[in-house]
Amino acid sequence: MKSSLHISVVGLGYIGLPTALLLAQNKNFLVSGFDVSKEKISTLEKGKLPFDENGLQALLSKVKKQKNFVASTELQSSDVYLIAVPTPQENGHSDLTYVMKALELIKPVAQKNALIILESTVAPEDCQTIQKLLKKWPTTVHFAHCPERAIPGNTLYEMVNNTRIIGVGSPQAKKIASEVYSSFVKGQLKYTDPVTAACVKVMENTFRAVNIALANELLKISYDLGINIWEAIELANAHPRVNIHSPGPGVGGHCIPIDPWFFVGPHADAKLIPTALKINDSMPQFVVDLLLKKSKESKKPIKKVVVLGVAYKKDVDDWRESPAEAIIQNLEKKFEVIVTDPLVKNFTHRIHSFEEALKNADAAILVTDHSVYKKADFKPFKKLQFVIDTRNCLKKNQFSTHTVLETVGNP
Ligand code: SAJ
Repeated sequence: MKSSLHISVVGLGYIGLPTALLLAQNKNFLVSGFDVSKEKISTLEKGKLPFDENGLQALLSKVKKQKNFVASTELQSSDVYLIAVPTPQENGHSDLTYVMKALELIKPVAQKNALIILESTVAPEDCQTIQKLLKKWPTTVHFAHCPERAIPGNTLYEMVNNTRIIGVGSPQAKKIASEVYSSFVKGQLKYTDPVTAACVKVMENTFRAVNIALANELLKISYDLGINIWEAIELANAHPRVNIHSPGPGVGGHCIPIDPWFFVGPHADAKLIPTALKINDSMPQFVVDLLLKKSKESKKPIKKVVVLGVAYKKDVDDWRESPAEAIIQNLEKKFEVIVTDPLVKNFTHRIHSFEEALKNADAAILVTDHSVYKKADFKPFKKLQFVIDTRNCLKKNQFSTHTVLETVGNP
């Protein structure tokens, strides 16, 4: 028998929208996308996306033709509610404001035996809190926690192909969740309880944060030793059990600088994790200090500095928690700062084109290693005295002899 689930996706952001569209590929599902933003809903109604993501526009156009996806600012009564709202960090704890708002909206419309799936990243303890809360509802509902695990820039591929960890609160939750996820996931579906599922998700991002911190600490050590850290890391990674991550100007995005804190607030014994997060947070200042040193050594005065890339990582238009913000704030104390990025559209500062930004610039700092920068020609910019590359992505042959290329980590 074909199932005809009605699924409401609460929160049409970077995770909710692609998930809703992947679900709506199944013609037997009716998918209602809910968001509080009228602007987002009207953009979607016009067949456009509120943000860019690889392959998402084509998927939206395909699903629109099938007529089983609707976007609205009103929440519909459904069989399944999939929550994908932000969970910021507040003093080392997860801030559940948006999750609680979503649950308040669901409560009056929830039918008996409906399934609530939480995809937002939360602290393990939060799953216990939420399950206790749901038990007090007048209607019996089931709960599953399936933390999102897709990487911005390759979201659709990872949503389809990654293994999913699904924490289920009851056999009924497992039955419905398996129907929902098996409709589009080609990777494995692994089941556990909700608290373990939350713990696994925070562990994954903590693994990454701690490893990036190690790379950043090694980069600082390389200055005392006078060695090229990039070469040293490449050589160390030739060992079969070593995988040192890449150092950089700091860690951005909505996950890695935030989620590991969810272990710190509730667990006073956590020492390594907060130290790692602080090392990562120290990197914007470290690269600004290098630029200041370089500008003092410079023969001609440095007045205009260009920031190349403000996105939190290469080839995405997302600048949430980007180290670029702290770098710009710091540089503005001394210099006129001009910002350029090939993908980011709305930022705290005006985004200039590459040529416009570098015209008459005295110096530049590359914050984001967008692919276009690897091929960019810096030779026409006659006043450019030096460029600080925080990602080891530029080559000397992109520059004229009058411009010095300084790669961070290669003193
Ligand atoms: N970065 C480094 N050095 C590295 C790797 C990354 O400095 O070696 C920086 C990046 O430049 C960026 C930040 O870290 O500023 C985070 O980038 P990322 O590519 O490591 O991760 P995100 O935030 O885009 O996505 C992560 C992913 N988690 C893991 O890889 C464990 C993704 O799978 C999760 O779904 C996502 O977090 C999330 O939503 O939690």
